Amino acid sequence: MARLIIVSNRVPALRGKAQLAGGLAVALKDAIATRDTLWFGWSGKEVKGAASEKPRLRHAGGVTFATIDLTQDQYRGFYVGFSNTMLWPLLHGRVGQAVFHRNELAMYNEVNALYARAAAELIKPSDTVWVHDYQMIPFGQELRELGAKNRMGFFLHIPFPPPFLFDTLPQGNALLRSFVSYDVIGLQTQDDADNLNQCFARAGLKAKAEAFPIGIDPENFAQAAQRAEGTDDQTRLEESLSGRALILGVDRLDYTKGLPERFRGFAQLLKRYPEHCNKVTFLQIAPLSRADVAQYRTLKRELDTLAGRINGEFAQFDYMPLRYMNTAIPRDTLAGFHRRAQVGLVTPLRDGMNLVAKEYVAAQDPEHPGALVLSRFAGAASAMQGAILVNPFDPDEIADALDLALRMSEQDRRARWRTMDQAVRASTAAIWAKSFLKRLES
Ligand code: ADQ
Repeated sequence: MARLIIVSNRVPALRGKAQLAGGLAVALKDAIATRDTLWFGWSGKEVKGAASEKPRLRHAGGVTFATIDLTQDQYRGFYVGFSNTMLWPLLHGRVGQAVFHRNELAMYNEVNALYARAAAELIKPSDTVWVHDYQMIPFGQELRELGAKNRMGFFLHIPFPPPFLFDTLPQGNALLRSFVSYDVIGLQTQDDADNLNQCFARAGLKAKAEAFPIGIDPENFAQAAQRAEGTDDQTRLEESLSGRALILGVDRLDYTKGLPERFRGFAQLLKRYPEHCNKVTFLQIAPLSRADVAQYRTLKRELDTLAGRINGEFAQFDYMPLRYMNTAIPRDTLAGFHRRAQVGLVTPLRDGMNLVAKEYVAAQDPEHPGALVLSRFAGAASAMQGAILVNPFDPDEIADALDLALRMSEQDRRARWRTMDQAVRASTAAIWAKSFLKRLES
């Protein structure tokens, strides 16, 4: 079997006994375990002055990691700037939040060329190359220009907007052209693939995007949720709830996740359905993310204010309706919290897939499952027949869905959960990686 080269903006962090942490590492676990793998990316370090282009190698968890450092200017222009202040909002359809600077686009291209030069030193002609996500779109073209003939695939983890929105990106056609270097182009959903294909067609490009929906390892997550029962954290959570129902939200603090609308939705629930007051607690876990991007700092301030206002209005001396925290929680603890929650509340304004929705489903007790309230604009929604789908822009619709979820009979919840569980198990991370690589190598 050909060696696998994974290219992503960052390589995963190591956790404990050389175990790989991070979403992509979990998703690629099976692929990595069965073949010789080299993972190339940024070390996470910013250096002053010039950075060495020679990758540093280290071995862990059966993988060779090759990393380079970036200078502060490269980090700001490539990562904070073009990747996260232009492409991230644009590809999520949030044109109003996107800010374009020519010099940042130039740095984005320059850093992709740098990654390609550094990686080319390590890539053999027989290797299969799999490039990940919006930060690395031009990588393939840069590698081809250095003479690489390898099989090369690209997967975009986030959505792709329709042509009239993509058109707002200055020099967007050059970015589209760089997709053509890949043998396989994967997106999360057929709608996203269709959008990209329309952009290709309009630019007269011969390239084809296909859907490869990503998933989780449901068995592993279900086991973690079961193991959490009786642990100290689970007991503390249980005692703190004093028998109240739990609504749980788990997201990076990101403006695509619809958090202000979600907070307002919860407030509307308490206002319009006062019978739930003192009977339900909403726990939102939202660790800080991309704090060096201005929009993320603004969002944090908005949520701080909103959380204070909602608790000020609806709290009682022995009841705090909204619990909002910015620290991350270990995965196993989180799995247990999902299992305890009567309602999983996942309302991104737009999301490539959204793995939290799948994790909520996997963590449930099959005999007493909770209900999932899910944004219809998450990639995960297309396969989740049993979820209560909402328009995440409408707090009142979120409130109605929460009321429905909290009142739903166990029989209904079981029936809905079974269809969702089947969907989660039919589309796992292992199946995703296998089918993408099969397509790439066939
Ligand atoms: P994200 O935008 O990061 O991923 P998501 O798919 O929900 O969103 O994955 C987040 C992962 O991080 C989940 O596994 C979740 O459990 C974990 N996580 C989130 N908050 C956490 C917390 N507070 N503590 C601990 N863990 C937490 C991008 C795209 C998505 C796409 C994925 C995978 O934006 O649309 O589904 O990549 O392709």
